[in-house]
Amino acid sequence: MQIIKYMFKPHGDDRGQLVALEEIKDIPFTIKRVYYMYDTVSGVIRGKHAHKSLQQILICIHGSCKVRLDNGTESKVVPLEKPYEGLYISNIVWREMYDFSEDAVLLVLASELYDESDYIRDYDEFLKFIGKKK
Ligand code: T46
Repeated sequence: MQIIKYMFKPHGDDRGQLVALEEIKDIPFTIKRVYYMYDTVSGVIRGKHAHKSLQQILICIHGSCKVRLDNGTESKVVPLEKPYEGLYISNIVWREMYDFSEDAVLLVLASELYDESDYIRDYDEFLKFIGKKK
């Protein structure tokens, strides 16, 4: 499974750093939604689902966390530790976010508006969905 990580270019000067992201240019889709999570309770695993269509970029803009990606054949763990790196997650990939540091803020740029019917929240159903797709 190919892991696609974007390294964004910070505009640094003697005042600090600034990262600017533009849809299509820096992000490979039109950004329809932005959300973020923080105050994540120690030991929890978030996610545990796949999306039928949604594409996303995850950026841990403060602190750190890990993301497990699973395409039904292979699973890989990607640490997110820098505010200038973004993990691309395509549709039909099972994702789990865990090992959040106490100060973690995970920002997500999404290609679609929120739609519960796009979620596959059961792992067996996810495997079946892939089977149907093949
Ligand atoms: C994903 C991972 C990386 C909304 O009302 N609107 C939204 O845009 C989102 C994302 C969530 N919600 C509501 C639905 C739930 O009642 O917020 C609550 C928490 O959502 P969820 O349990 O889906 O959160 P995570 O962290 O498990 O998953 C989220 C995204 O939902 C998902 O698309 O890929 O982050």
